[in-house]
Amino acid sequence: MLLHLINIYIYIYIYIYICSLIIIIILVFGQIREARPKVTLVVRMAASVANYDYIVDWEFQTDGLIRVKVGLSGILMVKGTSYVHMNQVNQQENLFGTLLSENVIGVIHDHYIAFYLDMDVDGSNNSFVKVNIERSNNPPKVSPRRSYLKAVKNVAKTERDAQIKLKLYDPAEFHVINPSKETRVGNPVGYKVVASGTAASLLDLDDPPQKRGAFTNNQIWVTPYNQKEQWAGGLFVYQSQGDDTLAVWSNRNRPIENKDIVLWYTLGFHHVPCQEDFPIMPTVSSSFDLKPVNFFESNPILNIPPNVEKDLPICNAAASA
Ligand SMILES: *[C@@H]1O[C@H](CO)[C@@H](O)[C@H](O)[C@H]1NC(C)=O
Ligand SMILES: [Cu+2]
Repeated sequence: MLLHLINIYIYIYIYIYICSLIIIIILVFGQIREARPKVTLVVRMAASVANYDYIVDWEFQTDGLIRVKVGLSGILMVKGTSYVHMNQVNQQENLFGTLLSENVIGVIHDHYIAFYLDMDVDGSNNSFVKVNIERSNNPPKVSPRRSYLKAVKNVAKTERDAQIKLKLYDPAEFHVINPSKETRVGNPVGYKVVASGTAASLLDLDDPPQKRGAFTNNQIWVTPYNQKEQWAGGLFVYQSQGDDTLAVWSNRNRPIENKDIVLWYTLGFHHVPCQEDFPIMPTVSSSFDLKPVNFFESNPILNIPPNVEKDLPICNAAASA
């Protein structure tokens, strides 16, 4: 197993370092004998929503990782102005956007994409576990080390326990486990949501657009499965008072432990337009992962037939001398 891992690491290094460096690594670790290719199946969907195009890729990878990517492109949302140059704009005046061209302002806005993830990890009865990464302080003089890291698991009992705002300095992992299915060594099988590249709404909670888009109040929510609760903004969004959104359902605070649960993840973007975004935007991307945690007994990619020696890049020692 260790040998396999070393081989995989060497394979990664090959692409990072120049040829002469690889020779040093081979001298230290021995010969590269085999490696595993990572193969990805991509399922792509594109949605045109008003002036924007959203390209959603679901990537299913051979190590069990599911990566969900969103790419934004399309025609920028703009408003007209009499200004043709920034030297006409008073320093005190806020344009709420950027002058992109003569008479055109690209207005500041946000994008939120809510994912409805009807999780069934090895069966339909699942639990949501917040795994907090915390510091454990060592008593003085016991050891030169002052602090360690520990992972503290908190199983969400009801919906409010699973209303999550992401925080860099209060880190946590978010696991969906099946408490009645265990691995050989006794860990519950699970998948985790790995959040990245996200933005949170700054609007006032009582602002009409925020009431309708109240699913952006948190980045993660977990609800018990209910066929009527499928659209994060409710069934009729326009003109609504926000009385049929994910935030309203979740505040009922129903039990979610060991139940058929739905995890909602919202990926956000703040967009302060710049001239390069006009008239049509280069694609802006972000993603999040669904990653196995103790779902497989070991690295599942090792069950894939290896690449053999002749498939690997060859470094010629004579050529690099
Ligand atoms: C899920 O749990 C419920 C009780 O909350 C139970 O009635 C049901 O049989 C369980 N379903 C499965 C598939 O185990
Ligand atoms: Cu935008």
